[in-house]
Amino acid sequence: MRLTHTLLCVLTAFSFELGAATPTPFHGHSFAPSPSSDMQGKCTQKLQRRAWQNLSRAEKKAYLDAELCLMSLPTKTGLPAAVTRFDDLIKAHQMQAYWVHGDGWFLPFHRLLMSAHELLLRQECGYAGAQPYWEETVTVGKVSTCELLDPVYGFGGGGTGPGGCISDGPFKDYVLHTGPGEENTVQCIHRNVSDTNSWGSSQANVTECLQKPSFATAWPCLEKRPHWAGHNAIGGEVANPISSPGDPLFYLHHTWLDKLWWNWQALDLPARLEDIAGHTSSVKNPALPADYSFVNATLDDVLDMYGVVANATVRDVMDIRGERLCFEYVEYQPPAEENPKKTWWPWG
Ligand SMILES: [Cu+2]
Repeated sequence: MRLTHTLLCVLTAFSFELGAATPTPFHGHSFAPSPSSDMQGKCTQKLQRRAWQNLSRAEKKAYLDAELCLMSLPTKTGLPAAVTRFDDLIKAHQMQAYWVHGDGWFLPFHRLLMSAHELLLRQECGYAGAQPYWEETVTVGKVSTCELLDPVYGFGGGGTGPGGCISDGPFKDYVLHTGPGEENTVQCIHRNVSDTNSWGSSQANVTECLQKPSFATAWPCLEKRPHWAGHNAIGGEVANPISSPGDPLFYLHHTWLDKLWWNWQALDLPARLEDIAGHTSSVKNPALPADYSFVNATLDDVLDMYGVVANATVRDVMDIRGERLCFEYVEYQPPAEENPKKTWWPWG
């Protein structure tokens, strides 16, 4: 059973008040295997997810063009207010925001959503690359001038138009029919860039989260600091916890967060490929029995994609080298001038 949340307050970021439901188990859509999996579904050739800052101009252009393509294709889900294929992904996030944030499903669901976005770019828009990530540790304190906001080889600037609308870049004319929050209104993609808000993505904060001993402690650390920082450094629509996928930068940010989760998992794979904790909802739904609102998340829980792509279980997305997901993260490489060759002087 699905509950609608049309009357919920949307302006208090991450302070959810209502609503939780067990996701519907299956939408009836057949799963199209990743192009990089073989006929048996084994992960044979992993997509290489690289930092946006390490992509060539041609690679950046190819990604931006594919996103524009997704924005030009019509919706296939017919979800309320969805007009384009890009909107379909927003809806899958917006319609269940109350049970995929602040709980055990947060990291698994967003991993699946990043993969869905990557799959649509590749299968429906001819994109040959992988989903890139925004290496945020190196843009701390200087997001407003970073190359992600480049008007030609980036996502446009920080909302200098009326109402904070982005006024340059490839996405300046995109008309959202979703947001803010649970509303579905016609609006521009708007931003409110803050260098100050990016501090939660510092290497020190990341390192602290990676040192946590369990999913139960690592996930809240990642969600509260680096996750919050990226959303609020860009600001505007992407800072809205419910309708945030309305800004294409959402995918660069959450892919970086997913990389951090994988970096943490990779420190002890035998244990951490099965380590899940937290509830299935961050809110209490008064219409349901109390024990139904706050059940523990398990590996068998079904993550609902609302028909955008096939559903997956939490277990399906725990390993990025499995049958459902098939990619790897390439670590960020600093430019040569930021990483000068050390000269070894014999006198020290
Ligand atoms: Cu989210």
